[in-house]
Amino acid sequence: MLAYEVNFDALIGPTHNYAGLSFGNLASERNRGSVSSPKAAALQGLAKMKRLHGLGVKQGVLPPQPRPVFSFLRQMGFGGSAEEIIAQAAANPRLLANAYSASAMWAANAATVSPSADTRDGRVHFTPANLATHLHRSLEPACTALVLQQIFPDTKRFVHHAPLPGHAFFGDEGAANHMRFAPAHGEPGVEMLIYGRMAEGGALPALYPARQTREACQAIVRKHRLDPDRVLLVQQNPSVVDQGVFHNDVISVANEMTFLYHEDAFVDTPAVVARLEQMLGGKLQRLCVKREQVSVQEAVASYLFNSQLVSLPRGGMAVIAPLECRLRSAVKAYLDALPAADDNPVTAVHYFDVRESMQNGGGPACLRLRVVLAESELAAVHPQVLFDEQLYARLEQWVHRHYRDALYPQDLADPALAKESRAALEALEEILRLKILTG
Ligand code: SUG
Repeated sequence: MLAYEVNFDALIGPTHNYAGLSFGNLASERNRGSVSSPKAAALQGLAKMKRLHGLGVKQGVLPPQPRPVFSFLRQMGFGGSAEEIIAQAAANPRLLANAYSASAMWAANAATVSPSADTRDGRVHFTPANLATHLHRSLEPACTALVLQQIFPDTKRFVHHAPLPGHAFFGDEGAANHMRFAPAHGEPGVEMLIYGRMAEGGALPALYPARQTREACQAIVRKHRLDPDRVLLVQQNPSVVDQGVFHNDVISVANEMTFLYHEDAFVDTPAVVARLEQMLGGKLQRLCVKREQVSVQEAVASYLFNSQLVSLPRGGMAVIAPLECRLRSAVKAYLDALPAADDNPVTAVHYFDVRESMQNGGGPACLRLRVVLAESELAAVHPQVLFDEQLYARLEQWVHRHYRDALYPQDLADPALAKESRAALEALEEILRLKILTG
């Protein structure tokens, strides 16, 4: 069946800031308290969508979420008008920063998605991630669910599950810990779900949190009605988590039958790859990066594996890499050699400036949610979120009108920011014809 991978990138929200909220994410910790530029961030994200669209890759847009989350601040005991709530919460800057995080920009963590070719009922299944490990991220799933249901409304074709219970037992980080292997997007595939720990017992990283549990992966396999014989549950290597690999998409990426991964990515990587090869009938194209080529530390610093690997309409694949990969000689040498080698389908490497997001630990692949859709499913998508030059022009204008050039940590206490952010989302509701603001 003919199907497309549509990359839905989240628009980076008007409150994008560096609050150092993600323990275990080295960039987030390092840049805590830095000045951000929401405008530059959003324009970088839009430029990425435009270039991918130009390459012939199907592209969609997800809206930012309303921030601050007033329902959360009320739950914390703050009350009164919006201004009064912010004034009270400003006495507790950590709480306010959690309420203000624009972290929904990392759409790879929005949900896990299984294409209809893999599911028993022949529908596309979505489970919004509970993001239970970090407070600021745990505020995302309700709005994510609301948005996905509007974008994929046809219940004959799309199934929307509730997020898993928001408890550490079921820590779920969505598509960042999910990969799919298939000869072509529309063919039945093998889905690999990657966890960092078991809910109870088992190996754990020593320093940093392992965010996803095996139990969460198992629940998703059941809910999405996947064939257990075509599913692989794999544990991340705890020692790479301790080096800053907080999601699988920081250490491996797959597209169709091509698998780019670091040799230290998993617990017993050779066994994982051998099992995968067997399930795929020996057709896997392995791009294994050795320690001697690129160390885990360099992989984390450059975000090599957070590149998008996309199929091009005229054949071949492109690597959509962050600019930072060009600055590290070992990583650059690896990528320079890739299109020339004849053992893989990569025909081009494109570099992207997404520095505002990178400084919070989010590269090109973090910014997008992949949704494989058959032609009839694509035709059933809420059309206003599908990217084209016209939408780009409107969104660029919208960013210039509503976004600040610079955001200082103390600006979160400025009630004008909340007003501006709400006005921006009201205008976006019109452009995308989506309901984003509730209450
Ligand atoms: O969850 N950073 C995000 C980055 C997510 C990257 N996504 C993928 N790898 N798919 C996180 O750690 C930082 C926010 C702050 O510190 O202000 C943050 O949430």
